[in-house]
Amino acid sequence: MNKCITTRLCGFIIILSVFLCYPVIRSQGQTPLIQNINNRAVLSLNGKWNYIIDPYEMGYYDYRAIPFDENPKPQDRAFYTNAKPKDKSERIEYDFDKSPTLLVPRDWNSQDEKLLYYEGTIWYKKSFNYHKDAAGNRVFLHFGAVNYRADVYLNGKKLGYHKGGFTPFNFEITDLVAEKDNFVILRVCNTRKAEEVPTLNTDWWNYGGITRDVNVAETPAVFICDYFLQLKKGSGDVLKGYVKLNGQGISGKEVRLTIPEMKFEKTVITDDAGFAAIEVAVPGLHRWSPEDPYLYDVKISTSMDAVTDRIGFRMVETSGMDILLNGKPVFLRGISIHEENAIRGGRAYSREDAIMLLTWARELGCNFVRLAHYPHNENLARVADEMGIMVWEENPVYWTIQWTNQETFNTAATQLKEMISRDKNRASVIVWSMANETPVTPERLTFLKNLADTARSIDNVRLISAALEQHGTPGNELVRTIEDPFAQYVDLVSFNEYIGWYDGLPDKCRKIEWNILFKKPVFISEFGADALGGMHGDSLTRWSEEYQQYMYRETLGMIGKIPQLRGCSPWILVDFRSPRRVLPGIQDGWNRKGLISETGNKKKAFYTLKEFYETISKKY
Ligand code: GCB
Repeated sequence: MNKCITTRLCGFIIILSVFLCYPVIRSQGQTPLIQNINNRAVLSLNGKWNYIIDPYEMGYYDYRAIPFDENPKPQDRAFYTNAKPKDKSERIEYDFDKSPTLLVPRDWNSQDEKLLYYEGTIWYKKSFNYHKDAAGNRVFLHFGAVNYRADVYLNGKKLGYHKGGFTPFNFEITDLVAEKDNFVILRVCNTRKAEEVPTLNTDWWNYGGITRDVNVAETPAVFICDYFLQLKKGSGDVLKGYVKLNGQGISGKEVRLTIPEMKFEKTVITDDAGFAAIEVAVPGLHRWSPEDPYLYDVKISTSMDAVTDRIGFRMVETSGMDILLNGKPVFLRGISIHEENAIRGGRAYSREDAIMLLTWARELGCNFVRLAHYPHNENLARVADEMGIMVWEENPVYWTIQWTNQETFNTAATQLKEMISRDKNRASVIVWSMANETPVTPERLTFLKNLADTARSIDNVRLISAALEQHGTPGNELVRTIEDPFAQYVDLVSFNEYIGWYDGLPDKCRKIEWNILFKKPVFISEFGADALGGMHGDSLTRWSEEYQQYMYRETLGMIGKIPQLRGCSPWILVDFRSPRRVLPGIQDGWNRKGLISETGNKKKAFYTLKEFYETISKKY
């Protein structure tokens, strides 16, 4: 055979194999997200995982840049095969078991000096034995979050992949998992890309890795995969929602909903899709509120399966320019938070981290937190439920993304759906935010409107918002307007402003007038100024605590004059890492707008905001 025919034949075989395998690979093993994974019998895979840094992705692509896993006959060079030399002559150029380890859950950047700025691919491997509780049970591999793309392999077989660094996903592994010596291998890639969500540019650190818990969960053959239970829109004592079963033979099954404390029990029957709607009056329901964060033990059961959850019930709606919680006007005394534990370093992930952040927010006098700019870990909303702090959760559509790219929309919508799916039973969560500071264009309006419709189609009981921008009026830049057409589609008109920091000096706040056309409640989702903790000067010395405090005083005076103001979440609770912040001696890689320094010290402005919130709480 001459060289030309051989090359063409090889090309044809590769194309054919890509064509045949790709759709299978994409969907293989993927299952609907299991609600409330911590309520399942789980084997935790947290702990030490071996890792290999692979900046050239030689464990994923062959030297012609074809992914090994699109080749029907995987080769030993593919890292996911976890190959070992069969004899002394064999050449295998990697070895997970001799490679160093990283802790999971944790980002990789904060665990090893050489990974501090690393963006790219790292392979992870963990071995485990697994013994099923009952022969007919099903087994799932569940990840709390992996940033950004995870290609997941079990015992050398690809389960699938997931994109989006902040939301959970799971794969069924019932037929693949063995009693002994299973190995799970992940290729994790956090390379930023123009078409992804978030995109190339963010003002936060792109922490890579398996940043949240990994669990092997076991369920009966037919199990309760999902449930949603909240107060019906507009009602104070009717619970509405659904239960979804997964498995073979899910039609016509009895599902029982029990709230033992209320001596309440209701049975519903599933339809052909395993879905059962719930709508039931529960007179005398004790409602959740920040002053009284009351949670019920709720049990959902079938003849084969049972889950329990701690769920609170509250009403949230808007009326004219008010936000009503359980029918009463409320002011959102908020603060923005990034998902970081600056003191330990790196992404926050644990219940203890959530308690630390929310305790600081509570000390500040907050009844509300804005979890920016992406879905935080599940502990935040659960601890907020217990502490009585209302929550804004946000989709990572930040600044500029590819508004006309359908794939980009799909990625954004998937992350939004996964966020809502996970936290839809949390009473604390009252706002779903679609985006942050996005430019006003017709394409972006369509994109955000479609996201808002998606959110409302799966949860119509919470408020929809987005952090918008404000602009000067042509001819008079001191008159600030919110003219963003997306404001028509939200319940809460929110915007960020930095008058006195990026926009003049703090006393400029005194000259500003507001022209807000929408007759809806207004929320200021950001304002702030950088201060290096411990740096002092007069109130016009940039980076000093005094400047930051001055700016807070002026801003609070200014926004207090907006008649429909119903809350704010200044930027930000704690200093956070950002590669955009390079000023030596001041920033050194940190955004310094925290009211608390990265070492945990409260800056002067912390007390200014606290005082403001004390005054506000006397009025509401
Ligand atoms: C903003 C962004 C936020 C930044 C902040 C700042 O408007 O929403 O992500 O970190 O400004 O510090 O500039």
